[in-house]
Amino acid sequence: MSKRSRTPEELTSAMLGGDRIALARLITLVENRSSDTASIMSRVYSECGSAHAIGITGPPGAGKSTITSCLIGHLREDEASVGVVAIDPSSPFSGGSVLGDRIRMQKHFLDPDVFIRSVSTRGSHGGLARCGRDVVRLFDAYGKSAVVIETVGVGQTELDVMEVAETVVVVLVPESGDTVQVMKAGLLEIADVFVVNKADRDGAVRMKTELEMMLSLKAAEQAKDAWKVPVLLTQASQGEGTREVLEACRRHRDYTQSHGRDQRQAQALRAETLEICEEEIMRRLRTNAEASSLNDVLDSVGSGTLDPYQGALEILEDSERLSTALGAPNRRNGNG
Ligand SMILES: Nc1nc2c(ncn2[C@@H]2O[C@H](COP(=O)(O)OP(=O)(O)O)[C@@H](O)[C@H]2O)c(=O)[nH]1
Ligand SMILES: [Mg+2]
Repeated sequence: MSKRSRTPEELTSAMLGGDRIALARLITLVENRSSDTASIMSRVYSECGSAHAIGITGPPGAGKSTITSCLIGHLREDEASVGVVAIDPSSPFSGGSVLGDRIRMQKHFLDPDVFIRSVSTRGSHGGLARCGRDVVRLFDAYGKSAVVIETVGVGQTELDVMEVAETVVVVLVPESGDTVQVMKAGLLEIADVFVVNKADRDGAVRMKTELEMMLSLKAAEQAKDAWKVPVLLTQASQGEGTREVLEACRRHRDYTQSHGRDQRQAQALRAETLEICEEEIMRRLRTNAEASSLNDVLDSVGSGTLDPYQGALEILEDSERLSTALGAPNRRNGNG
């Protein structure tokens, strides 16, 4: 074996040909937001679209990991190959919950047709959501037929990462409070399937009824053929009702495929393009700042002869300076 490490292009070709080690390497590159991320992902993107990406979100402790583990089991019973992306805003080494998840997932870790990867925060704002989406797409292009994305909470990052999921499952439990909380967290907007887990606890049936009432109010404002969001009861720790969750996700996928790309998806893609620009601009500015034509402006700000606002305007409004600063010196083979 050659000692030379493979280039991102070589890794991408190998991954698309089924090389699992290349897949793992690419995930690491993307997780570190390597300068090659955009060109890798652009190549990968055209190979995406065959995996069913299922997002699982909801408050901590609702049973998302337990449900994810059950879904993996059902998908494997059906001989699907599965990728799992766990979005963890904390370090993978700090939280006890992650250890619990590992124990729960243990049997799946040994299965060569299941690839579990947890991604955690690195650096910039929005980075985690971007990274989560990219990993889902890498799994898709690699040939996974299903990708399950589990998020840890219900913040903006979690809502953002859910844009990549074709089907979003929102998991609630009787103790997650009243349904007003659900509306406030924006969960009603993103749920394609609601699950009320811990059906063994008091209040589960009442919560299901309340959700159904809320959904019927929403449905009254929608087109007649709009997707009807089901509310399912599960007791995930016993594996009860989880097969039905997978079936509901599949019905939702059939629905989206027969109804075409919706407004929400088009909007999300537009927004995503701007986010990629934002990330790429900041990366290039930071990389080039020291060496480039930005340096004299930054020096003046540093020595106090120019204020930072004026400095920023000077950088942005001098188009020659800006285009030098945004150049792509470390793009490997100038394919763009
Ligand atoms: N009573 C009860 N406990 C459950 C059920 N499903 C999961 N749990 C437990 O709830 C806790 C949190 O589950 P977990 O899947 O880690 O939740 P997550 O934080 O949403 O991923 C664990 O101790 C599970 O064993 C259920 O249906 N009933
Ligand atoms: Mg969990």
